[in-house]
Amino acid sequence: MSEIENIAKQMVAKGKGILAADESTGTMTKRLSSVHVESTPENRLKFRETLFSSEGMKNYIGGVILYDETIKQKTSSGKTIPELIKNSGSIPGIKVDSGVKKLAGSPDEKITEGLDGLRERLAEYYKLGARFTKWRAVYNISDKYPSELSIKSNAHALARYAALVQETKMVPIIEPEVLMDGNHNINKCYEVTAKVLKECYRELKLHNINLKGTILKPNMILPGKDSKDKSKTSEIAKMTLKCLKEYVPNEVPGIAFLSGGQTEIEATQNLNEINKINDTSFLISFSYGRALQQSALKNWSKNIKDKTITQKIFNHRSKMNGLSTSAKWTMDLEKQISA
Ligand code: 5MM
Repeated sequence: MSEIENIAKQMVAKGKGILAADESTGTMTKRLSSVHVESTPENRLKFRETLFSSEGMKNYIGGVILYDETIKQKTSSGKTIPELIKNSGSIPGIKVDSGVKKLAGSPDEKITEGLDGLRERLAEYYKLGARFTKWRAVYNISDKYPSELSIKSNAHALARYAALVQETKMVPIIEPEVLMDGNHNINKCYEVTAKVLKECYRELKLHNINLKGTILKPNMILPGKDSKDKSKTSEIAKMTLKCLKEYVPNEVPGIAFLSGGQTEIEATQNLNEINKINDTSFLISFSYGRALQQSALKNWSKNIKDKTITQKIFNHRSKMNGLSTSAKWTMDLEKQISA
């Protein structure tokens, strides 16, 4: 097995998932302002260091996605952040896209940028300790969107990114996110996600990507946030798995979902339900941002000097999601442990 194939498997090994702590400074500022904490490099580091030094990292977190600022920061004891992550048995990764911009030709939609100078940036991140990377494309659902242009241009960018990453001997996480915004039903989400995945894998093949050395980070198949469709978790799981079986090639070792605005419990419960019926060879796991950090952040803001309770909350969330990768999570366990 090649080095990248091995890394990809470790990132989503049974019982483990990925912590997406790659919020750009703009997003992190929004998150911190929502809990009335000033967004300074020191405060951003303090919160992240609190999570990365938690016990839960050892058993439940196979990889951490960092942002450019964080991968270059040092802990209070002088360790680099990648060292801190490695010491807890997890793999450091890095977000390498430079964010979304208006898509020229269809300005209501978005294209992800960051290909210019990427080869050089990747070499630098590798030296800093990163062994995997992430690039996120976003698609909106409405009557006319996503357009063919958005589906094709984002898939092309994802494939060019993945080729450069594998050239540098790192694992690319491919993140095509169909947003939950809107009042569409679950069937519409299925239909759009299917088109998006199909095009992504067509482009990845064209660019000679070794799929065994990649991880897919997709959305689950869900009704829109403002939809009247209240599909049950069993329906969500069935449709999500069906879509993955149909459009994701078997060589892909792991699928780590994004949470996309689901509550912490919804994200855990849906993942658990998907794993209950998982009859594929895919390791199906999580790569959550908000669904792993929300409660921890809320608590941390009350006393940023006291790590204990924040870490306890983060450990619990990580454990619950870890359990759901083997379909071992229950609502009782959720309550018992948090009590
Ligand atoms: C952590 O947030 C990432 C995006 O940050 P920017 O928008 O600031 O670039 C995002 O890509 C994240 O990794 C995924 O969307 C998963 O996070 P959620 O919160 O959806 O699980």
